[in-house]
Amino acid sequence: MNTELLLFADDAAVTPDGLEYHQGFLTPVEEDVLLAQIDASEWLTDLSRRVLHFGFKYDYSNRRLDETARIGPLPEWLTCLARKVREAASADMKLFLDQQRPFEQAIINEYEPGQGIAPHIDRDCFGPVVATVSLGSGINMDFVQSATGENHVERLAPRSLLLLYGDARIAWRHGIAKRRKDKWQGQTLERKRRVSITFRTITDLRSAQD
Ligand SMILES: O=C(O)CCC(=O)C(=O)O
Repeated sequence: MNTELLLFADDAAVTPDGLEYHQGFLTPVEEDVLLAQIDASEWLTDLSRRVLHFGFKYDYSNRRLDETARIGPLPEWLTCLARKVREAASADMKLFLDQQRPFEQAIINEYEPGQGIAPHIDRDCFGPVVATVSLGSGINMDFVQSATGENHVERLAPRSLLLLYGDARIAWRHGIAKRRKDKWQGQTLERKRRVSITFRTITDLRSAQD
């Protein structure tokens, strides 16, 4: 079997509707400033990867948010970044963004090589548009359509922005495999440390109950 052909076939698979990707969203200097800001914060270590929560603290064991989860407004540096996300969005995506409150929660994930995040759909306590900024290493994000099992791989470059809305947000699971290397367009790419910033709005604190 020709694995090169298989790899290209995978890359060329259908892109989920509502997935918007912006390469070069940040400059290297902006990336360095953000990483310095993040690394000056106190990481939480209760998961297998380190995380930071701003705005609201998400409870991974109950997978819910209630009033007790409120930390406070996003700090200025994240508010500025959230504003930049809106400016970079396409006209269509801006329409969806304008129908929801400005982003009010951010979760920062750190992935050392070999770490990942299980395939999931963000819960409906979160608003319709979810935005992720990538810092540090590039990484493959895997998408699987829940109804059909169809796959899509999105290569997230450092300094890129990913926006998920509609089907991409609710009909496809997304995750990052726990491995040290990714295959992309016929190449094997070593992972380094990656840090992601994911912005969300909260739709209804009570609807987070399962
Ligand atoms: O790190 C990423 O790019 C994705 C993060 C994510 O899916 C999440 O926090 O739910």
